[in-house]
Amino acid sequence: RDNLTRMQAALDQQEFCLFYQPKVDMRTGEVLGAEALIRWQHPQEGILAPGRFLPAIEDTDLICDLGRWVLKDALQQLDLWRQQGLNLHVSINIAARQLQQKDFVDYIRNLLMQYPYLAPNQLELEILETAALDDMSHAHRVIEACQELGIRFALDDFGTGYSSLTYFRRLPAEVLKIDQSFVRDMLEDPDDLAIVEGILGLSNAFRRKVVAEGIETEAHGLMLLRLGCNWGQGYGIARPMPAVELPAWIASYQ
Ligand code: G
Ligand code: G
Ligand code: MN
Ligand code: NA
Repeated sequence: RDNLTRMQAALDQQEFCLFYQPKVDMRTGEVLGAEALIRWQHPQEGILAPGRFLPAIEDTDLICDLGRWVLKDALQQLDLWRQQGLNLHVSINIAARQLQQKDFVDYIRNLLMQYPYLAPNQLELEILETAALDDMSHAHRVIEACQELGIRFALDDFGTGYSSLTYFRRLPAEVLKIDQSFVRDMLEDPDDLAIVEGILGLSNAFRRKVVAEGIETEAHGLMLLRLGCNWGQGYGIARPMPAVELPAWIASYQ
């Protein structure tokens, strides 16, 4: 309860900010976009990662308020970059509870209308497979309604849920993000390598796109390229960084 009050105040006082982690085409060196990752600039404790504060509010309406702030701030940032001549794609993590909200699509539609110079396909929403658990048909409708607006969807942490293949089959997401646990260990663990290969085969057969997460070394990147996975994200490419640092990082990468 105290926790909630404190975080509500943090939201009102603008203590949250978004870091951005680049997502690249490892084959061409092109920067495809960036994933927005929330941070809490805590006045006493410094910058806190989401693992420190999101779990406490995941099952409350505050996660939805925070989620709306994230969408708003990310679109505002996208528009700023656009004015600087930088047209990027941004991926945003959507909490399960947000997806279940009745007015989720309306909120996004109204928000997009405030940025007429942004293309809706510059926005990608990352959802956890399990986010759809409670009401798969509702999740399906929300995804389709957003796709009609031009927004794309990614299944985040793919492969870690209990029913990954069911979600994969039933949710029309364009992109799969291979969970970093499989990528991290694939060089030593043949089982994880097999899973990565399996996900790539599956996505090929169903014409979905794939992003590998958690690429920490060049060896990981090279292996993924050999397997035909060109898109990647990870500390070995870039760590999440403040928005102001991204344009210079992009200029130096390309
Ligand atoms: O940023 P990190 O580096 O620590 O992220 C940890 C977890 O927090 C990830 O699972 C990520 O999906 C989640 N996360 C990061 N930013 C957001 C956000 O804006 N909204 C939601 N719901 N989850 C987020
Ligand atoms: O669940 P989601 O994929 O949204 O979470 C992304 C999380 O993974 C963030 O906490 C981000 O900081 C972290 N991350 C991104 N790249 C790497 C990496 O190469 N190694 C590790 N260990 N974590 C990473
Ligand atoms: Mn994510
Ligand atoms: Na993920």
